[in-house]
Amino acid sequence: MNIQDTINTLRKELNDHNYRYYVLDDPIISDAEYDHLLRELQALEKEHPEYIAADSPTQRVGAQPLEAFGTIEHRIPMMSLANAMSTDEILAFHDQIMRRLDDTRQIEYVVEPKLDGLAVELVYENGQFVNGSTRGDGITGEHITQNLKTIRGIPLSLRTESLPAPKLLEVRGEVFIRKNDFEKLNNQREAAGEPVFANPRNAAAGSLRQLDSSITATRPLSIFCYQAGALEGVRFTSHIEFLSTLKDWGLPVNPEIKKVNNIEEAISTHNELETRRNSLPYEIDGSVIKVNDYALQEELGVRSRSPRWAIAGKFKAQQETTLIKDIVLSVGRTGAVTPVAKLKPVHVGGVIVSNVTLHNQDEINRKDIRIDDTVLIQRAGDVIPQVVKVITEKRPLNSRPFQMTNECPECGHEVHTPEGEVVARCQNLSCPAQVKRRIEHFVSKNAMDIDGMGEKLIDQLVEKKLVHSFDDLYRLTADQLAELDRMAEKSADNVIHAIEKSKQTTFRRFVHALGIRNVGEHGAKVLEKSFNGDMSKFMAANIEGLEAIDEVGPIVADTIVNFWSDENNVTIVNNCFGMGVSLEKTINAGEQIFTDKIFVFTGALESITRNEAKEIVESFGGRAAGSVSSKTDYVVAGPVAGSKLKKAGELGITILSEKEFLDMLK
Ligand code: D41
Repeated sequence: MNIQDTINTLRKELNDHNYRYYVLDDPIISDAEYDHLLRELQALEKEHPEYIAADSPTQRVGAQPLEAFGTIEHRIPMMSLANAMSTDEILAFHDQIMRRLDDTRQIEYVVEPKLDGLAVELVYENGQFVNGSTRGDGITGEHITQNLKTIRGIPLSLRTESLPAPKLLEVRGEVFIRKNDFEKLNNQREAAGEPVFANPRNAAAGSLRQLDSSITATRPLSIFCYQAGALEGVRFTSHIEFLSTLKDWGLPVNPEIKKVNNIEEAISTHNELETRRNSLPYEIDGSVIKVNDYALQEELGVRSRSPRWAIAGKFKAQQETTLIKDIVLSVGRTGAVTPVAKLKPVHVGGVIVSNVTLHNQDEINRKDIRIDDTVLIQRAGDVIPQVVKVITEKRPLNSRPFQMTNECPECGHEVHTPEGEVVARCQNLSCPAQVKRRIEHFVSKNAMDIDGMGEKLIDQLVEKKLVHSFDDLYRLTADQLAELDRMAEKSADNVIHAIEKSKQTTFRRFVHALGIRNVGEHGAKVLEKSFNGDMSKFMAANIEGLEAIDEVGPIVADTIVNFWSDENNVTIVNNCFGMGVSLEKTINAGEQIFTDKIFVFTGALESITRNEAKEIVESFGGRAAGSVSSKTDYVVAGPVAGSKLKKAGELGITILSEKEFLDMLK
């Protein structure tokens, strides 16, 4: 093959890959492979400049920067679109069409997503891209040919496999940036210390308006075509036929565009697009509904600025501005204290928004949100409303930065934000906002394990003010319980019995039950070992002492010290001990008779529960596993043991009865 043929083949290959990528959305090579082919072509053209052609994929960049854009007058004005703000207005649009046509046939429509980008016009003469322009005011626009050439989705020459190129094709479309491309672009800019774009539309507009097309070439611009301007040498009978021909010519057309049979289907397609809006890869702000039949379009004609045969169905706004009347604190069940802005109520994305969370003080500082500020609120789909930004131009003169107070809005105790965290928390054990959750945790299986204390019972105890914090549990009487809903005398006795039984516990269970932030079940075990089960030492520990413990970091240490700095917490814990809670002495290191031994329990156990058996093993330094393997040291088998026992036999593992196991502890 001679050089010229090689160059032509490479060009065709590159153009075909572009077509597959941008029009068919079905690429068969990676971006890197594409770049490789492009560089190969560049090298050949450099050696043989005589073979460079205007429509070569290498010619998308390289023009000199312009002094200014030239202007052009559009051969056919680029009209604007009338808006429909509701289903009723879409129906009114249809009714008007029906009246004008005095025709009773069904009218087909084409429904297109309304891209939020910039309208442009591309001109192809005999299949070659000759120039392109912005919409401008619809009558005159600016020549941005060089910039448009950098957009890889725009073919430099039309494909002519299925039909020849017309003498003249003016095609209109929207240039836009996809959401993920936008995010990448802004990340790059942030990393390079450049200002970020507010939204994809601004980024697309700024990129198209560059006088230096080599800058435009670095921006991830996309295009979808949707309308004909002047045409010569080709005729279409319907809009959908036109769009499908555009694809054949290699021009990108939005695959979401749909032809429907009547206005009802158009409305349901519009509604469906609205629900899918946030999951589409680009931003849209509505749909455009167009009469499909070109003869009918002709008959309907145009008003001064917009055609009668098309309408933009607007989606509900997802952003609105409103006023922050106040900022209040609210405390959740976990003690997190959150600032909440009280808004002048406003319709956003189909609902009325009157409160919006500001998350934490850091977020307030970052956005500099103040009382009496006018703010831009956003609610996208199911997403919770958020403040996008403050409109600082509308800020009153006397305004001051907002600072959260240190007091829990519910109980007045001091809230605390651990070093390195952003969320302030109330750690008061009797904070009313948290008490139900705290009690639920306190009585749970792996904490104090109080049987029969369900959520419903806890709700009643708290609502009837019998329990304000968990020391109150040990003050309850059977008579008090028996008066509650759905509490027979027997079950009241059972609960009292379970409460009584829970008093015999361990350091690790009790500390876990306290629900100190960042100290879970494992943390409690670590502390138990380190304080040798001595609660008073733990309560008096300082930051340095705590941080010296392996597995205790600065945040946990800080949280613990803050927890015990609340007198009320100390009192509640001491009350528990005063009413008979007692912690079993933990086993000393010397008695770790099961160090690194792995136990498996199978079948029914009689005098202890599975969980107790597990605790025993762990307290002597061993581990309890769920299944038998070659690593298992002992299998403890109860009466109806099954496959695990069989497997243990096969592997030759020591098998113990429950009694033999308990005897080992003596
Ligand atoms: O997606 C769009 N933004 C879009 C804009 C679209 N799909 N179709 C459109 N159709 C028209 C008519 C019917 C007037 C030819 C449009 C626009 N106009 C348009 N874009 C900017 C102003 C008007």
